[in-house]
Amino acid sequence: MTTTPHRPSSPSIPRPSAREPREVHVELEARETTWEIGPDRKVAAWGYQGSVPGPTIVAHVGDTLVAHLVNNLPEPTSIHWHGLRLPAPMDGTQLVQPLVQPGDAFEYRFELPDAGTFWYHSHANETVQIERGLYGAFVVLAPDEPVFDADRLLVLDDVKLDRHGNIAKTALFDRHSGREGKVLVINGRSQPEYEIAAGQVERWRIVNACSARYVRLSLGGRPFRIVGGDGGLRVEPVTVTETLLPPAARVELAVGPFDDEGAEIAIASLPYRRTSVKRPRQDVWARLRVGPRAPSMASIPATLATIEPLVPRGPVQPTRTVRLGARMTLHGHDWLINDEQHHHDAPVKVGELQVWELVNETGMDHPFHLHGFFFQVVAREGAPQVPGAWADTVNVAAKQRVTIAFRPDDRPGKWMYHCHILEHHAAGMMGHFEVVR
Ligand SMILES: [Cu+2]
Repeated sequence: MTTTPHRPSSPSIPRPSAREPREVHVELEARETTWEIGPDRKVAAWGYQGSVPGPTIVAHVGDTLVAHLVNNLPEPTSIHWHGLRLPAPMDGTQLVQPLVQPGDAFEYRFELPDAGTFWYHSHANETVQIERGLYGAFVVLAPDEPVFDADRLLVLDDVKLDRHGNIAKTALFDRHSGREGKVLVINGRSQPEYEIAAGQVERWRIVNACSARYVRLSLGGRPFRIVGGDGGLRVEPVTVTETLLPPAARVELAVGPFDDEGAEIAIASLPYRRTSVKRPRQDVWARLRVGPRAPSMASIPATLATIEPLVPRGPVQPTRTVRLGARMTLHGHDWLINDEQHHHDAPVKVGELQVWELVNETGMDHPFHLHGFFFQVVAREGAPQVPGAWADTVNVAAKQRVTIAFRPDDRPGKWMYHCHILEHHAAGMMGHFEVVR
């Protein structure tokens, strides 16, 4: 086994320091490119600035992002800033902006109020555009981040190739189960190898950019600590040996310290049954080698963040029910919210507490994503739970109920929620609603 990584593990993220807010300018030209998935594997893809994933954006809380999208694709596109609390007109959906036509450009400009691990991706013809590579990571740093020995970013994706080695066309079956590819990549490369110094503790920011694949993440069965979710740091670290990452979700981990120099740890996904029609299997995504010992500066506080619960202790009374459903049709499955495709939902008022019960009526898991606002998971199957983190994506397992709460802040406009299995979103499992003053 070679010990040389295909490319230097992952982009390093600068340490924050006291600073004045500034404008962070990013060029994002969407165009055809060649994606080098592995040493002997190149595929025709679509990327931002010619790379898959696109450039990693790193900024600080209070900065203003100025992203200049230039569309040099053969079809219209737009960018959604996943997890960011931005003004509605910057959200990138067709509710708020016309698609950017080939040859045209659009400037996204908004302030960054929250620290965390986010991502950006196309919000047009997503089943094709995201699959071909139009996505990237977006890290926003707080002035007082906990200290780790290294900060690593891992953007997970799976790629479905046809027998000629090209990115496969969408199959009818994908509309039902969502598209999964056999080629697993981290930061655009298959089977990368990483090294962590014995004795050190690293912060791993992980993004699941897959169209439909659930990642039940394991580090060779070793314990690790979850320190953050979709919306930044958790209240306190939780020690686990696995964590489930549905499509679009993010997790931040404290990995290490390991003592056994020379050990090799599989970064793997354990079998997970998200639908009865797919056989769960275990996959190895990458290998982590424990390198020579190095001193550690890491210091992870017992309390990482303060999160005030939005609903009082005790029984949770939903203000709205969102039913995730399906219907058989001549062309396969339609995916529904409250019995309709592309559901038109009632408006919500700025400042008014929203408690939504998400009811999955289908036999398949769905990752529910709310645009523009973080929510707390306040109950599962009706049983109240104390929220430990902010989320913008939550898995609603087959035939289960999850209750979320959020209080819309003063950003009126048109917003949406949807299943983040891209094929389900496209086949109707989405709702749109207005936030009004
Ligand atoms: Cu779904």
